[in-house]
Amino acid sequence: MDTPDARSRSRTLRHAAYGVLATLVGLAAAHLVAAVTVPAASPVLAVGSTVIDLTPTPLKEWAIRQFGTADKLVLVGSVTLVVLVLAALAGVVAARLETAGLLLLVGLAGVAGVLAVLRPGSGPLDLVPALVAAAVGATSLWWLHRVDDRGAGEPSPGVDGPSRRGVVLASGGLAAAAVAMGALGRWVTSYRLGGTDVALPAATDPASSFPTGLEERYAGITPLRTPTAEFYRVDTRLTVPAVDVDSWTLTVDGDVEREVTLTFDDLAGMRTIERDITLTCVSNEVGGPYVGGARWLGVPLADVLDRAGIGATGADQVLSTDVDGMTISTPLAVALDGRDAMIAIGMNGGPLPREHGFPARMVVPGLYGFVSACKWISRMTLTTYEAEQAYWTERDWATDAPIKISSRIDTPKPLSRTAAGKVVIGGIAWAQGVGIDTVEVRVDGEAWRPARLGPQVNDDYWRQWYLEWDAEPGQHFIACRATNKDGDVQSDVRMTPFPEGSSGLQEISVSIT
Ligand SMILES: Nc1nc2c(c(=O)[nH]1)N[C@H]1C(S)=C(S)[C@@H](COP(=O)(O)O)O[C@H]1N2
Ligand SMILES: [Mo]
Repeated sequence: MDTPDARSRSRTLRHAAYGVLATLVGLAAAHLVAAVTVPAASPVLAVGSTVIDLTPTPLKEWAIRQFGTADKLVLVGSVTLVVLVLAALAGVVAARLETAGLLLLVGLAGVAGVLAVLRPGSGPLDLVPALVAAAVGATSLWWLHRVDDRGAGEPSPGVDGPSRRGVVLASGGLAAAAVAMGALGRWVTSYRLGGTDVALPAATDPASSFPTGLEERYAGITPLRTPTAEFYRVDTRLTVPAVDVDSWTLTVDGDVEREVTLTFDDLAGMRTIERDITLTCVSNEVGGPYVGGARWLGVPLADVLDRAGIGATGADQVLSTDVDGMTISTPLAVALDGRDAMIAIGMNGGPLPREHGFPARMVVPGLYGFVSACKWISRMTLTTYEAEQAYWTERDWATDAPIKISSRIDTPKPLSRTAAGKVVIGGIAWAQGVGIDTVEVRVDGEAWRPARLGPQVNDDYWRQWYLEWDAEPGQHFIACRATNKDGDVQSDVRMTPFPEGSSGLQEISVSIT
């Protein structure tokens, strides 16, 4: 029957559950309050974002490799798990020493609050969600204890311990409240996000017509233009910033002749260019997915900077700041060397999607995104690398990081099985700024064979390629390499993405049956 040991164990478990439940209610209330104040200050997000910023680069690289774009989900899940374990602990402590347990919960919320106000660009309002989490969490735990105590006094026929009825009702009520607040928070957030449907100007200088890609003829090759919804996304954000385009502005300041602030309409009224440009992330491994080709509409970066006057500036860096204080550096000389650097306001014929920087972002052909492509941009400061360091500069990444020549095999897939006969090997290659001259394929370590190239879009854009191969049964190794129009060959020296981009050749193994 019921030994004192078993009873104490079930009591401990019950109180651990009270701690978890109270914390969930507190988090849901805080999430709702954050939705109407500062979404990023929601406790789990505030802790998660801080973890992202403090994670050492090698671990971050590992996480991106391991989890891909699910890395953020894994992070939020882990933070939640740790919080709930601590919450259970607080519940157990509270069973013996109520005040100590309650203080533990308040302390837990306090940590989230401190981290929220320490985030770049945050204000005192960011503390509010954590205060709400503390108040609601502690009150819920306190109340569950009262209900539990009351139950302990009642006779409970057939059931051991306190009457389950009161406890079940109270817990059910709290759980329902948590779910309701969570759902309401979600709704408020999506309501507040509003639309991104802005009127875009017709390009003053439109892109040339876009050719038909190889993907029509050879299944498996990356489409010549990446559909917006499939464009890779890489940023440090756990939530996508909701920017109100009517109050949004872009300021140019620092070492300029006069500080200027432009509205979206100011920008849209300037001379615009439309260009097909391939963006690449420095975290992309050779053969990896963080590369995409799109048609961008924007105002030439030089025109925007000229508004502020940069005549005899001593600056060597454009330090871009996004609406939440995240910073990205770009070498000033690169930005002004005549390439199609722009403040983009359109992507693939529509406004920028929120994930890709609505309402405006920088795009600089030939530079990895982390030193150029600032999304949700709100400020450009002309300064020096010596005076101010951007987010990734502080984390020891390179400051001048041109995209390395690279190529990728899209088809056949690594480790796939294909029937013997004519097999199309195909993929993409890029050498932004110079353009692709040749792509070669090597099977089983034999001589390099030239692949056929797809249509040329421009030198800032990737090039599709394919080779028809008479595949014989067996295990085969396929490698590819690209050469740019200056004759520079893709390096076969293996390098990690940190600190200035990966290099090496992709070699896959396939079996032909
Ligand atoms: N504000 C902001 N802009 C950012 C980032 C970021 O974390 N925050 N990430 C950069 C990186 S590393 C890359 S590769 C590109 C990716 O742009 P995309 O997500 O539109 O593909 O955005 C860049 N712009
Ligand atoms: Mo990146």
